[in-house]
Amino acid sequence: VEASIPEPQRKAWLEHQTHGFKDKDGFEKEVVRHVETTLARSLYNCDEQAAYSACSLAFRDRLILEWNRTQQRQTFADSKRVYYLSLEFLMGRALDNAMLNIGQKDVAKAGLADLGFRIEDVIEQEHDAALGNGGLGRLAACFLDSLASLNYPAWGYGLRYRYGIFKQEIIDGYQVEVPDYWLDFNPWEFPRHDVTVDIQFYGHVTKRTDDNGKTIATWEGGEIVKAVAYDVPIPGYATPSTNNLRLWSSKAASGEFDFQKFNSGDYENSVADQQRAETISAVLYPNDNLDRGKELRLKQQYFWVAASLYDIVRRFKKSKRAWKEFPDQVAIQLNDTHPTLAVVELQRILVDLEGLDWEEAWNIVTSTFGYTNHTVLPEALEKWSVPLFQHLLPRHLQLIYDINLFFLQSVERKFPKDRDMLARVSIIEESQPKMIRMAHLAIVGSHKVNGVAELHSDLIKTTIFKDFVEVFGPDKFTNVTNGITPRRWLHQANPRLSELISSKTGSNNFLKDLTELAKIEHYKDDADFRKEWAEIKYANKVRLAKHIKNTTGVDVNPSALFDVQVKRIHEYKRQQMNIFGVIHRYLTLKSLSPEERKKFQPRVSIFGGKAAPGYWMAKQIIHLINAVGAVVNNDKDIGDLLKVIFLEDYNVSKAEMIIPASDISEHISTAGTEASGTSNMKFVLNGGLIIGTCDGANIEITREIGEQNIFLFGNLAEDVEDIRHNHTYGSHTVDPDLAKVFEAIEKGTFGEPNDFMGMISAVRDHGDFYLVSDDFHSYIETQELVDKAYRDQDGWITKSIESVARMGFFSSDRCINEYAEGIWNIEPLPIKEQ
Ligand code: GL7
Repeated sequence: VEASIPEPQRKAWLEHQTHGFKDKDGFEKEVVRHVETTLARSLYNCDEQAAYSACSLAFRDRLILEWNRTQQRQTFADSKRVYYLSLEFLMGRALDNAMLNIGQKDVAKAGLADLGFRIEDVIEQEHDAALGNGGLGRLAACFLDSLASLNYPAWGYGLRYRYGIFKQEIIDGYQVEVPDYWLDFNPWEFPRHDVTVDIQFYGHVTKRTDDNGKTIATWEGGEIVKAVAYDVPIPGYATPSTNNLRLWSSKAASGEFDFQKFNSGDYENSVADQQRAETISAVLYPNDNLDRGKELRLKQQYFWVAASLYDIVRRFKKSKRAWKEFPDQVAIQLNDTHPTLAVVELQRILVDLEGLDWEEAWNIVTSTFGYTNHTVLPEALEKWSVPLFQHLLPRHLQLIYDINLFFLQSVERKFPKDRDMLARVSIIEESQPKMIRMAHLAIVGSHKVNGVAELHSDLIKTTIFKDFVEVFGPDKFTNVTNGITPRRWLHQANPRLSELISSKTGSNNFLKDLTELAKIEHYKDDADFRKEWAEIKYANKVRLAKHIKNTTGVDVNPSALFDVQVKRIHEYKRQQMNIFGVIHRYLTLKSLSPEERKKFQPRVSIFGGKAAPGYWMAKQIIHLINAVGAVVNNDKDIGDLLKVIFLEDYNVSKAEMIIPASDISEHISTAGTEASGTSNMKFVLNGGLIIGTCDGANIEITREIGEQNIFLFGNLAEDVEDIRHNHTYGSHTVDPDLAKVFEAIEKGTFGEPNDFMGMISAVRDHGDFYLVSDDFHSYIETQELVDKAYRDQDGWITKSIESVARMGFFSSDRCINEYAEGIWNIEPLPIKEQ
């Protein structure tokens, strides 16, 4: 709809334009106005929650004005945009981030103080936006921050789940899941009730031949669900650029409910239709690195992808360009295979709706898409059953078969008579039932495929996608090592460290160019600098110790070594090895005399992370951690020498408190299983050292910071296959130290042994797939090296400073620039001084 204000009236508009607050007075005015009008409260009933809401609205007003200008600038420049399609955006809190990125936190702090509030308390009111599971979703959030900060014309597209990842409670040592209803009051989103798309499901396909002999396919019948857009402004750091994250929410197409059914007395069914439609965007699937193949999940994927593509195509069509220019205007990145249907949907739009020839359409499609793979774990690779898929998306299945046919014909030309090759690379797996391999479809439909760390990108080329390297050649496959945003993970999470760095580097510019961190290495022998460095870490540990006391009741000594493993609970991440190591330590301490014990380095072992609700083994691991804590923390012989803490409900805002308080953190996945890891980068950036395996980004972290600054242990990825083979076909004995740990558990030291037998027999009786026993000895030895190194506090601080100074590479800004240049072919939109 053209709704542009005619020229004569524009003057009035320009005169009355608002600009949002400019200074402390202006900020206070806006807060009071929002409390009194938007929230309908007053100074007599303004609690911290109301102050949070009003403060957020004052910032939101500023963001949306910049958002508008950014969109105008991008439209005017007519430049290529990138669209990041991700089923997860693990954003965390927005207020603190907005204040810091806009550079108005000081103003807000003083203004809130005038009005009777402490800024920290106000920030704490915010509910995390937890629309993701773990690393994959948080990576998408870091990318949005970098895209905006670097002034790239970019949009994120996702789903507006009514329920984000569940809230975790620990009751009697067990995980209990509580729904995360987070939308009660969300000041950060703008509903766009005028931006809607009708999405079709089910139905059937009819084909006819037109006058030119061309086959025309039409998808008819079935049901329609409405997608409604909700926009979340994404502020860049120290730039006016404010990008958009568009989240789709599902609604019944007929509005409230079907009046026809209602009038004919079928009230219940009319309501049921509405609820069924709303179910699509109701809940985030809580699995991390696991594919379950549920129909509702496929519905979510198509709903989101179809709405996003409609939006993208609509925007392109406004430019009135020829279709062949589509890839010059549009780059679409597939965050894992979750949005792979976009490949098929764009081909459908171009062929069925716009009447392009197959070839021409397919060239446009493959030039537009890039695909990022985030895992090699077979259980995480998405597959859809053909019958299920056919029922829901009949036309898309036909298109997939055609895409596959043309692809296999091209393979056949290159590898004549190699039937095994054809079967291996086919998009369709000839199983019972047949399955659609989404990774294969994503590779065939994209011009670039990337892994997320060097080792991972090498692994996909030599294992799961080996045949595709032969088919397409090696240039289609590339690496973009993950990164993290230093704005949230240093400036926001660790303000004192950020300030110390800025005092030495001369400005906050290191937050825009993280390689400037190198400058602090000049100060590594400066006594005052080192003292403050250590004090900041200690203060962060005191803060975490208070949180531990408040939430678990356990007193921990902030002078002890804080050993942290926080991430999703997964067998491949090996929290079981960590807790077995803790038990080993406990048994060792118990066997010593009180005198000998005193020589031991006191430690606090801190765990946190959610288990997928259906992941029995992960839940058993959580239970064992808590059971060990209950014994160890109350053992008078042990005291401060060892504490074991499980922190409930690990999420982004808790990470911001936990990570800066860590001395050593654990990144101990079986080599070859963790594609990258990103918390490893966050910990090191905050001055914590890490103990880890030669896996994912740990390897590149080592390259950057130097091997004297990291504690590596365990078997290498290249040896894992042979070791597993030996477990099955050779002799397999459990490491003697680990056997003692099992013995203690089986004796009932930590309660009912049967509760933990799954974990033991996985190692002892079921082939120890994750090599816990093989790596155990080297793990324990390396932990002893950690103790020793920590006792030399001077040496430790040097390692910590050197590490931080060398972390410049791991900024998500570097990472986004690599995508922009190597995959998207887009450039930043320069901001002219205003
Ligand atoms: C993951 C990887 O497991 C993790 O190592 C990586 O850092 C992250 C971002 O690239 O992607 N892959 C995956 O499926 N999930 C991840 O977190 C859920």
